[in-house]
Amino acid sequence: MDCKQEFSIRYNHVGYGAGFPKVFYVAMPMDVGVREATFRILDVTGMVVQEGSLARRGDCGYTEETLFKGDFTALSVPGKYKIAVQVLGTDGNTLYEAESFLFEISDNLFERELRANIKSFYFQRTGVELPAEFAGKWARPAAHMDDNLEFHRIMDREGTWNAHGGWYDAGDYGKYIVNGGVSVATLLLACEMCPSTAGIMGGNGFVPSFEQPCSLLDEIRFELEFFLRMQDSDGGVFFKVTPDHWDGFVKPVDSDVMQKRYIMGKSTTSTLNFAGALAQAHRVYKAAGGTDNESFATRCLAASLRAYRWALENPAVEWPHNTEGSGGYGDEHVEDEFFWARAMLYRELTDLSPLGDAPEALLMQDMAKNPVEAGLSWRDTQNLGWIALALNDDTSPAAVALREKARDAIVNAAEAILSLQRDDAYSLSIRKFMWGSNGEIANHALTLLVAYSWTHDRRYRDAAVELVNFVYGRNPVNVSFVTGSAWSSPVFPHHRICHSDGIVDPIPGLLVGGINSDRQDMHRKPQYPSELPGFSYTDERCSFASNETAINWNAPLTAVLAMLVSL
Ligand code: 9MR
Repeated sequence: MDCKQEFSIRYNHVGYGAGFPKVFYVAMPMDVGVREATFRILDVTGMVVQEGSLARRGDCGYTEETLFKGDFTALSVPGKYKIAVQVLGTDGNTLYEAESFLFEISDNLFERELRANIKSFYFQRTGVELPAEFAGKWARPAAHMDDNLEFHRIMDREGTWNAHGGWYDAGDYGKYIVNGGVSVATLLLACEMCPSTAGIMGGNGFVPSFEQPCSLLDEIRFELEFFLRMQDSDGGVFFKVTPDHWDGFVKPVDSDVMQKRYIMGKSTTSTLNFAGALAQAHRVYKAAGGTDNESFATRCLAASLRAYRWALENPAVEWPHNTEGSGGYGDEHVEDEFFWARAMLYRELTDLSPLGDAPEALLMQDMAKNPVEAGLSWRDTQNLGWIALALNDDTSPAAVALREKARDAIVNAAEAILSLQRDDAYSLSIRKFMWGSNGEIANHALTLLVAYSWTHDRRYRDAAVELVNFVYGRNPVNVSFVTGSAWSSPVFPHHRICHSDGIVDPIPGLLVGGINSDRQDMHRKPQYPSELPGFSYTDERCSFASNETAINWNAPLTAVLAMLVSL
């Protein structure tokens, strides 16, 4: 089926927050002449509760469509609704008449999605049993204990290592510090910025039981305990846990029997990534209060500092160049990771001497070398440094000067995102659909909400919601990209557990990578719906380039939902 050049209603299939803007689009072939286009919003009984006209939004190059825009923001009564659309051609004949499926207007929509996304990290846990009590029909036995791993032969090192725990990275069974680090840091940022969502996030004095799948602080700690195990006695941090060959689509327990796993690394990026994430963990767990959290926070800070020192002495140790059984996460630029780690340590250390004689001058240099990006990524991590400085509450003149500079830069980035969104028919700020475009889109939303947190400029919040709408269905392929979120959600994600567990429904709350015009999986023969770049998505298991799920894509979406719930 070729889904291009057809009429279609593009809307958030889950729904719209009651107090938020409510915008949808109608996509049409580019050359169609339109005399009039109108919409009605119907409630469950079919009664019309609002009507309006569609306004031309613009042409979309990557889909060869023209989009018209409908806005029903005024409707804020919680309930279930449908959009009905009528388009008349220049001759007055009806060109298109259709209704959407039911969607919701609700006060707690974001919270519901947030809970599902947090829970999806629980489902990514390695090395522990997921009992039915918490995992329901997706219960599974413990596998991949990783507590007695040999060093991979490229390391030429005797002995074994305990790298137990942590989350699977994505649809594969690998565990990687670089990607785990940005994911955990993004989630920690949500905890730092949204203490008021304590019921969901963990909050004051919470007790880490590891048995409360809905507490984000619990879940993050599960990954952090694995991080701590990945630190070598000299302070350096191993890069990844990998088998020799990519696993087939088998259960974790079967993969365990079929292949040995090894530990591999260390590198400058993995070590700095660890340093940045664990310094932030210090802040968040210390603030959470309670003896256990405080002593955990102290451990994290000490480990972060040891890692940072190792990186200073080893500033150019490359990532292991081995992708036979796991991803590469190769990154030759370490300046951004240095900035991230330094900025985080700057906020946490009482004695700044490990950062040299002039830490502020160093951070100013870091800022000059690593400009803010529209969003962070596993490769470009400097935004985590910028955000750390922007949210620093230290009142010393030096810290305030850094904060002001960081805030100005982030606000400029937010303005740049807004202007990119204005020029795109789907209100996107990305200019190419890369591998994991949904993660990139969520990361842009995160930048907007960070700027919103102190400016309280509604334009930033509303623009972030426009990006969230894209993720949940208002996109060219009509898919709500989070498993279990809507009628259109992916059913065949490239995810080994989902495929092998014998359960029809995929694990809920997982964000797939989404539209990816590079289509690196063509040799697997996926059936993309059209040649056009904007239709580079297919809900098929083989499509690792568009339909895999990954923790670093889900983390920014989760953080954005937390911010929308609480900011
Ligand atoms: O997200 C990563 C993307 O930016 C890279 O282009 C791609 C190829 O190197 O790898 C992606 O990460 C994958 C990782 O290497 C292994 N686990 C699954 C990740 C998501 O596809």
